[in-house]
Amino acid sequence: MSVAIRLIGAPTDVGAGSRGASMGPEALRVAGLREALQALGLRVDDQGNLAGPANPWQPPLDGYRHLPEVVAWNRAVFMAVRDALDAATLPVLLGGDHSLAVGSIGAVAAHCRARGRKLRVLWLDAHADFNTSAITPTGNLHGMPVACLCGHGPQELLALSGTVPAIAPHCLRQIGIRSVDAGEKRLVHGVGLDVFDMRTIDELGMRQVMDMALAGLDDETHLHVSFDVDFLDPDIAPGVATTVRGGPSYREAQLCMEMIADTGLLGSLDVMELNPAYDVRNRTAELAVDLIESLFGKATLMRA
Ligand code: B3U
Ligand code: MN
Ligand code: MN
Repeated sequence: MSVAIRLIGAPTDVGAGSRGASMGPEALRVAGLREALQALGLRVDDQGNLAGPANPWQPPLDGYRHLPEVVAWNRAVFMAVRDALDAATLPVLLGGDHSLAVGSIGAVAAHCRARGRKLRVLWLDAHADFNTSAITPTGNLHGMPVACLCGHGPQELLALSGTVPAIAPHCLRQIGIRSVDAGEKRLVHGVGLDVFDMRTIDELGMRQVMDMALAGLDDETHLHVSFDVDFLDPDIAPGVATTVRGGPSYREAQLCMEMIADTGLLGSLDVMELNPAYDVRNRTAELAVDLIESLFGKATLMRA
């Protein structure tokens, strides 16, 4: 008996430097996310969109752009993901910019703490998202969620999960990284983050990288995937505002998703930064749906 999936839309771009990720949830629905998962035999409940403040489109203040708005959206996300986990459903957060992972993963971490479960977070992204107000080149909070989750960030966001830090760096594996700012790089090394950057994927191949990223999981582990769509190569995924050349190909991304599915441990998912304003005929949303199908075991079903 498989767990029911709960889709949670978070239509905002308050943490981003470009407008448009607020349209991400609807683009994923238009691309048939719910129907695709149902076709795999999964139960899916779309709870619709969360509400939050509009994007004021202001410059950064004390190193943060739109901090009160980002906090408000993250509170809504935290409660929705917490409620989904309490209801024994598998939350799928439809972003929305990646700053919302503070609320989402904060709720997952609190859930794991309360139940004595281990947590592993796979961060699929072109960026490390480990900036702070002191080192950010932009002030955009979507470049800071991993730092916040590890205890470096504004008090309002750190407090969300109930414990600071919300997660220990050793729970994290970053995959696909190829754009890290200078100060950010020092911090990432300082906390000892496990980063499988594109060079590592080039040298070892996606298979070995995923074997390493998934090593040490057991039946007590909750696996959370935070999927920033800019993880993918821009040739196949133009629909994000912060494309970086040289990302995983279609086949590499599929293998990544399939190997996660094979663990049978996926407990929650974020699908972030999809930006229909940059997309071509919803192609990137359709690709994201295709990859999410693999993440939920489509290929495994075909093999069985
Ligand atoms: N590191 C840059 C760019 C960036 C990070 N995450 C995204 N963009 N999506 C920054 O603004 O922090
Ligand atoms: Mn990114
Ligand atoms: Mn990101």
